[in-house]
Amino acid sequence: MPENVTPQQLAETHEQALREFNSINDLESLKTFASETVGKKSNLGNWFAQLKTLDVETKKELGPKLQAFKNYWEQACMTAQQEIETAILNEKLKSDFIDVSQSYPARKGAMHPLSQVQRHIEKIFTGMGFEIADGPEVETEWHNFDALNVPENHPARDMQDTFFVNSTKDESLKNSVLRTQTSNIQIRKMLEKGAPVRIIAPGRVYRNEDVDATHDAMFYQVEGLVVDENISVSHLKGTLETMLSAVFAKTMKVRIRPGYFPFVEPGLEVDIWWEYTDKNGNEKGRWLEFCGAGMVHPNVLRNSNVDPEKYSGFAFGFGLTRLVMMKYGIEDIRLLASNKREFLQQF
Ligand code: FA5
Repeated sequence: MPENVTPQQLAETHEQALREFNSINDLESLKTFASETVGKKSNLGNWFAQLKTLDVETKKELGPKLQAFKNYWEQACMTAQQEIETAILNEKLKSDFIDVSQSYPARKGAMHPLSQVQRHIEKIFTGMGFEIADGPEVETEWHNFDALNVPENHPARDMQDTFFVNSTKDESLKNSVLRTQTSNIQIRKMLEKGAPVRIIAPGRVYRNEDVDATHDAMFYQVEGLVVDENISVSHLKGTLETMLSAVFAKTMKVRIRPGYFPFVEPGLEVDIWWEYTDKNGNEKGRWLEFCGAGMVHPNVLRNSNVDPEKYSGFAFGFGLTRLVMMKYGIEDIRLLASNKREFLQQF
Protein backbone atom coordinates (compact mmCIF):
# COMPACT_ATOMS: atom_id res chain seq x y z
CA MET A 1 0.00 0.00 0.00
CA PRO A 2 1.52 3.29 -1.03
CA GLU A 3 2.16 5.91 1.59
CA ASN A 4 0.27 8.57 -0.24
CA VAL A 5 -2.26 7.81 -2.88
CA THR A 6 -2.00 9.77 -6.13
CA PRO A 7 -4.60 10.44 -8.83
CA GLN A 8 -2.47 8.37 -11.16
CA GLN A 9 -2.46 5.44 -8.81
CA LEU A 10 -6.19 5.75 -8.49
CA ALA A 11 -6.59 5.73 -12.29
CA GLU A 12 -4.37 2.66 -12.57
CA THR A 13 -6.29 0.87 -9.85
CA HIS A 14 -9.48 1.69 -11.71
CA GLU A 15 -8.09 0.28 -14.98
CA GLN A 16 -6.87 -2.83 -13.20
CA ALA A 17 -10.28 -3.27 -11.55
CA LEU A 18 -12.04 -2.94 -14.91
CA ARG A 19 -9.95 -5.74 -16.37
CA GLU A 20 -10.65 -8.06 -13.44
CA PHE A 21 -14.30 -7.11 -13.31
CA ASN A 22 -14.93 -8.09 -16.94
CA SER A 23 -13.95 -11.69 -16.32
CA ILE A 24 -16.21 -12.15 -13.28
CA ASN A 25 -19.26 -14.36 -13.82
CA ASP A 26 -20.01 -15.95 -10.50
CA LEU A 27 -21.15 -14.60 -7.15
CA GLU A 28 -18.18 -15.91 -5.21
CA SER A 29 -15.63 -14.10 -7.40
CA LEU A 30 -17.75 -10.97 -7.36
CA LYS A 31 -17.86 -10.99 -3.58
CA THR A 32 -14.05 -11.28 -3.40
CA PHE A 33 -13.64 -8.55 -6.01
CA ALA A 34 -16.03 -6.18 -4.18
CA SER A 35 -14.31 -6.76 -0.90
CA GLU A 36 -10.87 -6.12 -2.41
CA THR A 37 -11.99 -3.05 -4.38
CA VAL A 38 -14.40 -1.15 -2.13
CA GLY A 39 -14.54 -3.27 1.07
CA LYS A 40 -13.34 -2.14 4.48
CA LYS A 41 -10.00 -3.83 4.04
CA SER A 42 -9.44 -2.61 0.51
CA ASN A 43 -6.86 0.00 -0.50
CA LEU A 44 -9.73 2.42 -0.83
CA GLY A 45 -10.40 2.25 2.91
CA ASN A 46 -6.81 3.13 3.63
CA TRP A 47 -6.83 5.90 1.04
CA PHE A 48 -9.79 7.55 2.64
CA ALA A 49 -7.98 7.35 5.97
CA GLN A 50 -4.91 9.00 4.42
CA LEU A 51 -6.97 11.93 3.15
CA LYS A 52 -6.94 13.48 6.62
CA THR A 53 -3.17 13.67 6.55
CA LEU A 54 -2.98 15.45 3.19
CA ASP A 55 -2.87 19.15 2.51
CA VAL A 56 -6.02 20.99 1.59
CA GLU A 57 -5.31 21.26 -2.15
CA THR A 58 -4.57 17.55 -2.59
CA LYS A 59 -7.55 16.73 -0.41
CA LYS A 60 -9.76 18.84 -2.69
CA GLU A 61 -8.47 17.09 -5.77
CA LEU A 62 -8.32 13.57 -4.46
CA GLY A 63 -11.39 13.50 -2.21
CA PRO A 64 -14.03 13.62 -4.97
CA LYS A 65 -12.02 11.21 -7.07
CA LEU A 66 -11.91 8.65 -4.27
CA GLN A 67 -15.62 9.13 -3.71
CA ALA A 68 -16.37 8.74 -7.44
CA PHE A 69 -14.24 5.57 -7.50
CA LYS A 70 -16.16 4.25 -4.52
CA ASN A 71 -19.59 5.09 -6.01
CA TYR A 72 -18.66 3.63 -9.38
CA TRP A 73 -17.53 0.27 -8.03
CA GLU A 74 -20.25 -0.06 -5.44
CA GLN A 75 -22.82 0.50 -8.16
CA ALA A 76 -21.03 -1.81 -10.64
CA CYS A 77 -20.80 -4.61 -8.06
CA MET A 78 -24.46 -4.25 -7.15
CA THR A 79 -25.59 -4.33 -10.79
CA ALA A 80 -23.35 -7.31 -11.53
CA GLN A 81 -24.72 -9.16 -8.49
CA GLN A 82 -28.30 -8.64 -9.74
CA GLU A 83 -27.37 -9.79 -13.23
CA ILE A 84 -25.67 -12.93 -11.98
CA GLU A 85 -28.56 -13.74 -9.64
CA THR A 86 -31.10 -13.29 -12.45
CA ALA A 87 -29.05 -15.55 -14.72
CA ILE A 88 -28.87 -18.20 -11.99
CA LEU A 89 -32.64 -17.97 -11.43
CA ASN A 90 -33.39 -18.27 -15.16
CA GLU A 91 -31.13 -21.26 -15.40
CA LYS A 92 -32.92 -22.84 -12.44
CA LEU A 93 -36.36 -22.15 -13.89
CA LYS A 94 -35.29 -23.81 -17.11
CA SER A 95 -34.07 -26.97 -15.43
CA ASP A 96 -36.89 -27.07 -12.83
CA PHE A 97 -39.61 -26.54 -15.44
CA ILE A 98 -42.53 -28.88 -14.93
CA ASP A 99 -44.55 -29.76 -17.97
CA VAL A 100 -47.86 -30.26 -16.22
CA SER A 101 -49.45 -31.90 -19.23
CA GLN A 102 -46.68 -34.51 -19.31
CA SER A 103 -46.46 -35.25 -15.61
CA TYR A 104 -50.21 -35.65 -15.29
CA PRO A 105 -51.51 -37.23 -18.49
CA ALA A 106 -54.91 -35.74 -19.20
CA ARG A 107 -57.65 -38.20 -18.40
CA LYS A 108 -60.09 -38.15 -21.22
CA GLY A 109 -63.73 -38.32 -20.27
CA ALA A 110 -66.03 -40.68 -22.10
CA MET A 111 -69.71 -41.00 -22.71
CA HIS A 112 -71.62 -43.13 -20.21
CA PRO A 113 -72.58 -46.53 -21.69
CA LEU A 114 -76.26 -45.69 -21.19
CA SER A 115 -75.87 -42.50 -23.22
CA GLN A 116 -73.84 -44.33 -25.87
CA VAL A 117 -76.53 -46.95 -26.41
CA GLN A 118 -79.32 -44.37 -26.18
CA ARG A 119 -77.70 -42.32 -28.94
CA HIS A 120 -77.17 -45.39 -31.06
CA ILE A 121 -80.84 -46.33 -30.66
CA GLU A 122 -81.94 -42.79 -31.50
CA LYS A 123 -79.88 -42.97 -34.69
CA ILE A 124 -81.36 -46.33 -35.65
CA PHE A 125 -84.93 -45.10 -35.14
CA THR A 126 -84.50 -41.73 -36.78
CA GLY A 127 -83.10 -43.70 -39.72
CA MET A 128 -86.46 -45.49 -39.85
CA GLY A 129 -88.34 -42.20 -39.85
CA PHE A 130 -89.09 -41.99 -36.13
CA GLU A 131 -89.07 -38.74 -34.14
CA ILE A 132 -87.48 -38.49 -30.71
CA ALA A 133 -90.02 -37.35 -28.11
CA ASP A 134 -89.59 -36.24 -24.53
CA GLY A 135 -91.83 -35.31 -21.63
CA PRO A 136 -92.02 -34.62 -17.91
CA GLU A 137 -90.68 -37.03 -15.31
CA VAL A 138 -93.01 -35.54 -12.70
CA GLU A 139 -96.25 -36.50 -14.35
CA THR A 140 -99.95 -36.30 -13.62
CA GLU A 141 -101.59 -39.54 -12.53
CA TRP A 142 -103.89 -39.08 -15.53
CA HIS A 143 -101.05 -39.21 -18.10
CA ASN A 144 -99.19 -41.95 -16.27
CA PHE A 145 -102.22 -44.20 -15.53
CA ASP A 146 -105.79 -43.09 -16.29
CA ALA A 147 -105.29 -42.11 -19.92
CA LEU A 148 -103.42 -45.39 -20.41
CA ASN A 149 -106.53 -47.31 -19.50
CA VAL A 150 -105.46 -47.83 -15.89
CA PRO A 151 -108.22 -46.18 -13.84
CA GLU A 152 -107.96 -45.51 -10.12
CA ASN A 153 -108.34 -48.70 -8.06
CA HIS A 154 -107.43 -50.81 -11.10
CA PRO A 155 -105.15 -53.62 -9.87
CA ALA A 156 -102.68 -52.81 -12.64
CA ARG A 157 -101.66 -49.67 -10.75
CA ASP A 158 -100.04 -51.99 -8.24
CA MET A 159 -97.84 -53.53 -10.93
CA GLN A 160 -95.62 -50.46 -10.80
CA ASP A 161 -94.76 -49.32 -7.26
CA THR A 162 -95.22 -45.62 -7.53
CA PHE A 163 -93.59 -42.59 -5.94
CA PHE A 164 -96.39 -40.09 -5.35
CA VAL A 165 -95.63 -36.38 -5.32
CA ASN A 166 -97.59 -34.61 -2.63
CA SER A 167 -96.91 -30.94 -2.79
CA THR A 168 -99.04 -28.77 -0.55
CA LYS A 169 -97.36 -25.68 -1.99
CA ASP A 170 -97.62 -26.26 -5.73
CA GLU A 171 -101.20 -26.82 -6.95
CA SER A 172 -99.97 -28.03 -10.33
CA LEU A 173 -98.23 -30.98 -8.66
CA LYS A 174 -101.40 -32.26 -6.99
CA ASN A 175 -102.15 -35.83 -8.09
CA SER A 176 -98.66 -36.18 -9.58
CA VAL A 177 -96.26 -39.09 -9.61
CA LEU A 178 -92.69 -39.70 -10.67
CA ARG A 179 -93.52 -41.40 -13.95
CA THR A 180 -93.32 -45.16 -13.64
CA GLN A 181 -93.05 -45.70 -17.40
CA THR A 182 -92.32 -43.75 -20.55
CA SER A 183 -95.81 -44.67 -21.83
CA ASN A 184 -97.01 -41.23 -20.66
CA ILE A 185 -95.37 -39.90 -23.84
CA GLN A 186 -97.80 -41.94 -25.98
CA ILE A 187 -100.64 -39.82 -24.62
CA ARG A 188 -98.77 -36.52 -24.70
CA LYS A 189 -97.54 -36.97 -28.26
CA MET A 190 -100.91 -38.07 -29.69
CA LEU A 191 -102.69 -35.19 -27.93
CA GLU A 192 -100.11 -32.81 -29.33
CA LYS A 193 -99.81 -34.16 -32.89
CA GLY A 194 -102.73 -36.46 -33.50
CA ALA A 195 -102.21 -39.34 -35.95
CA PRO A 196 -100.27 -40.55 -37.80
CA VAL A 197 -97.39 -40.59 -35.36
CA ARG A 198 -94.10 -42.45 -35.19
CA ILE A 199 -91.97 -41.77 -32.13
CA ILE A 200 -89.55 -43.20 -29.64
CA ALA A 201 -89.26 -41.66 -26.18
CA PRO A 202 -86.16 -42.55 -24.19
CA GLY A 203 -85.99 -41.38 -20.60
CA ARG A 204 -85.85 -41.97 -16.87
CA VAL A 205 -88.60 -43.69 -14.95
CA TYR A 206 -88.98 -44.27 -11.23
CA ARG A 207 -90.39 -47.10 -9.14
CA ASN A 208 -90.41 -47.74 -5.44
CA GLU A 209 -88.45 -50.95 -5.87
CA ASP A 210 -86.29 -52.97 -3.53
CA VAL A 211 -83.00 -52.37 -5.26
CA ASP A 212 -80.96 -55.45 -6.20
CA ALA A 213 -78.62 -56.55 -9.01
CA THR A 214 -81.34 -56.34 -11.66
CA HIS A 215 -83.76 -53.75 -10.22
CA ASP A 216 -83.16 -50.10 -9.58
CA ALA A 217 -85.52 -47.40 -8.32
CA MET A 218 -84.57 -45.15 -11.24
CA PHE A 219 -83.88 -46.71 -14.61
CA TYR A 220 -84.19 -45.91 -18.30
CA GLN A 221 -86.87 -47.03 -20.68
CA VAL A 222 -87.43 -46.43 -24.36
CA GLU A 223 -91.04 -46.13 -25.47
CA GLY A 224 -91.99 -46.72 -29.07
CA LEU A 225 -95.27 -45.74 -30.69
CA VAL A 226 -96.44 -46.01 -34.27
CA VAL A 227 -100.02 -45.04 -35.09
CA ASP A 228 -101.19 -45.00 -38.67
CA GLU A 229 -103.61 -46.76 -40.98
CA ASN A 230 -103.18 -50.52 -41.29
CA ILE A 231 -100.50 -51.03 -38.68
CA SER A 232 -100.06 -54.63 -37.53
CA VAL A 233 -98.04 -56.76 -35.12
CA SER A 234 -95.65 -57.73 -37.91
CA HIS A 235 -94.56 -54.05 -38.13
CA LEU A 236 -93.77 -54.20 -34.44
CA LYS A 237 -91.75 -57.41 -34.78
CA GLY A 238 -89.83 -56.10 -37.78
CA THR A 239 -89.06 -52.81 -36.07
CA LEU A 240 -87.70 -54.46 -32.93
CA GLU A 241 -85.66 -57.00 -34.90
CA THR A 242 -84.11 -54.20 -36.95
CA MET A 243 -83.27 -52.18 -33.85
CA LEU A 244 -81.83 -55.13 -31.90
CA SER A 245 -79.77 -56.39 -34.82
CA ALA A 246 -78.21 -52.93 -35.16
CA VAL A 247 -77.51 -52.66 -31.40
CA PHE A 248 -75.86 -56.08 -31.21
CA ALA A 249 -74.33 -55.87 -34.70
CA LYS A 250 -75.67 -59.29 -35.68
CA THR A 251 -79.01 -60.73 -36.73
CA MET A 252 -81.23 -61.03 -33.65
CA LYS A 253 -84.24 -63.32 -33.40
CA VAL A 254 -87.38 -62.06 -31.66
CA ARG A 255 -90.31 -64.07 -30.28
CA ILE A 256 -93.71 -62.68 -29.46
CA ARG A 257 -96.09 -64.20 -26.89
CA PRO A 258 -99.19 -62.97 -25.08
CA GLY A 259 -98.75 -60.55 -22.21
CA TYR A 260 -100.89 -58.18 -20.24
CA PHE A 261 -100.74 -54.39 -20.16
CA PRO A 262 -104.03 -52.46 -19.87
CA PHE A 263 -103.04 -49.95 -22.56
CA VAL A 264 -102.57 -52.52 -25.35
CA GLU A 265 -104.89 -55.07 -26.89
CA PRO A 266 -103.63 -57.63 -27.58
CA GLY A 267 -100.86 -57.24 -25.00
CA LEU A 268 -97.56 -58.88 -25.87
CA GLU A 269 -94.27 -59.87 -24.36
CA VAL A 270 -91.26 -59.75 -26.63
CA ASP A 271 -88.38 -62.17 -26.02
CA ILE A 272 -85.03 -62.24 -27.75
CA TRP A 273 -82.88 -65.25 -28.55
CA TRP A 274 -79.75 -64.83 -26.49
CA GLU A 275 -76.61 -66.67 -27.48
CA TYR A 276 -73.82 -67.11 -24.96
CA THR A 277 -70.90 -69.32 -24.08
CA ASP A 278 -71.31 -71.30 -20.84
CA LYS A 279 -68.63 -71.96 -18.21
CA ASN A 280 -67.43 -75.05 -20.09
CA GLY A 281 -66.99 -73.09 -23.30
CA ASN A 282 -70.13 -74.51 -24.95
CA GLU A 283 -72.15 -72.28 -27.26
CA LYS A 284 -75.65 -71.97 -25.82
CA GLY A 285 -78.83 -69.98 -26.40
CA ARG A 286 -82.07 -69.20 -24.58
CA TRP A 287 -85.06 -66.91 -24.82
CA LEU A 288 -84.77 -63.77 -22.70
CA GLU A 289 -87.64 -61.43 -21.81
CA PHE A 290 -86.99 -58.15 -23.57
CA CYS A 291 -90.01 -55.88 -23.33
CA GLY A 292 -93.71 -55.28 -23.06
CA ALA A 293 -95.61 -54.33 -26.21
CA GLY A 294 -98.89 -54.62 -28.02
CA MET A 295 -101.44 -52.94 -30.24
CA VAL A 296 -102.55 -49.61 -28.81
CA HIS A 297 -105.86 -50.06 -26.96
CA PRO A 298 -108.80 -48.20 -28.58
CA ASN A 299 -109.46 -46.48 -25.23
CA VAL A 300 -105.95 -45.02 -25.29
CA LEU A 301 -106.48 -43.74 -28.83
CA ARG A 302 -109.79 -42.20 -27.76
CA ASN A 303 -108.23 -40.61 -24.66
CA SER A 304 -105.70 -39.04 -27.02
CA ASN A 305 -108.31 -37.77 -29.49
CA VAL A 306 -107.35 -40.28 -32.18
CA ASP A 307 -110.10 -42.13 -34.05
CA PRO A 308 -109.76 -45.91 -33.37
CA GLU A 309 -111.98 -46.67 -36.37
CA LYS A 310 -109.46 -45.12 -38.70
CA TYR A 311 -106.15 -45.69 -36.98
CA SER A 312 -104.38 -48.53 -35.28
CA GLY A 313 -100.93 -48.70 -33.84
CA PHE A 314 -98.33 -50.61 -31.92
CA ALA A 315 -96.44 -49.61 -28.83
CA PHE A 316 -93.52 -51.06 -26.95
CA GLY A 317 -91.56 -50.12 -23.87
CA PHE A 318 -88.21 -51.70 -23.09
CA GLY A 319 -85.71 -51.22 -20.32
CA LEU A 320 -82.78 -49.37 -21.83
CA THR A 321 -80.81 -50.02 -18.66
CA ARG A 322 -81.36 -53.78 -19.00
CA LEU A 323 -80.43 -53.63 -22.71
CA VAL A 324 -77.13 -51.92 -21.84
CA MET A 325 -76.48 -54.63 -19.25
CA MET A 326 -77.08 -57.32 -21.87
CA LYS A 327 -74.93 -55.63 -24.49
CA TYR A 328 -71.92 -55.23 -22.22
CA GLY A 329 -72.46 -58.22 -19.89
CA ILE A 330 -72.93 -55.98 -16.83
CA GLU A 331 -74.11 -58.16 -13.98
CA ASP A 332 -75.14 -55.52 -11.44
CA ILE A 333 -77.45 -52.65 -12.41
CA ARG A 334 -76.13 -50.56 -9.51
CA LEU A 335 -72.76 -50.17 -11.24
CA LEU A 336 -74.37 -47.97 -13.88
CA ALA A 337 -75.18 -45.22 -11.38
CA SER A 338 -72.15 -45.86 -9.15
CA ASN A 339 -69.91 -43.25 -10.73
CA LYS A 340 -66.98 -45.64 -10.32
CA ARG A 341 -64.13 -44.76 -12.64
CA GLU A 342 -62.77 -48.31 -12.84
CA PHE A 343 -66.17 -49.38 -14.13
CA LEU A 344 -66.85 -46.47 -16.48
CA GLN A 345 -63.35 -46.54 -18.00
CA GLN A 346 -64.19 -49.82 -19.71
CA PHE A 347 -66.58 -48.25 -22.19
C1 FA5 B 1 -93.85 -51.14 -18.80
O1 FA5 B 1 -93.31 -50.29 -18.14
C2 FA5 B 1 -94.73 -50.81 -19.93
N1 FA5 B 1 -94.95 -49.41 -19.99
C3 FA5 B 1 -94.14 -51.33 -21.24
C4 FA5 B 1 -95.09 -51.26 -22.39
C5 FA5 B 1 -95.05 -50.17 -23.23
C6 FA5 B 1 -95.97 -52.27 -22.65
C7 FA5 B 1 -95.92 -50.08 -24.30
C8 FA5 B 1 -96.87 -52.20 -23.68
C9 FA5 B 1 -96.80 -51.12 -24.53
P1 FA5 B 1 -92.72 -53.10 -17.51
O2 FA5 B 1 -93.20 -52.70 -16.18
O3 FA5 B 1 -92.63 -54.56 -17.79
O4 FA5 B 1 -93.60 -52.44 -18.66
O5 FA5 B 1 -91.29 -52.44 -17.75
C10 FA5 B 1 -90.68 -52.45 -19.01
C11 FA5 B 1 -89.19 -52.81 -18.91
O6 FA5 B 1 -88.54 -51.99 -17.94
C12 FA5 B 1 -88.93 -54.23 -18.39
O7 FA5 B 1 -89.01 -55.15 -19.43
C13 FA5 B 1 -87.58 -54.14 -17.83
O8 FA5 B 1 -86.60 -54.26 -18.84
C14 FA5 B 1 -87.50 -52.71 -17.34
N2 FA5 B 1 -87.65 -52.64 -15.87
C15 FA5 B 1 -88.76 -52.80 -15.12
N3 FA5 B 1 -88.50 -52.62 -13.83
C16 FA5 B 1 -87.19 -52.33 -13.73
C17 FA5 B 1 -86.31 -52.03 -12.64
N4 FA5 B 1 -86.73 -51.93 -11.40
N5 FA5 B 1 -85.01 -51.79 -12.90
C18 FA5 B 1 -84.56 -51.85 -14.18
N6 FA5 B 1 -85.34 -52.11 -15.25
C19 FA5 B 1 -86.63 -52.35 -15.04
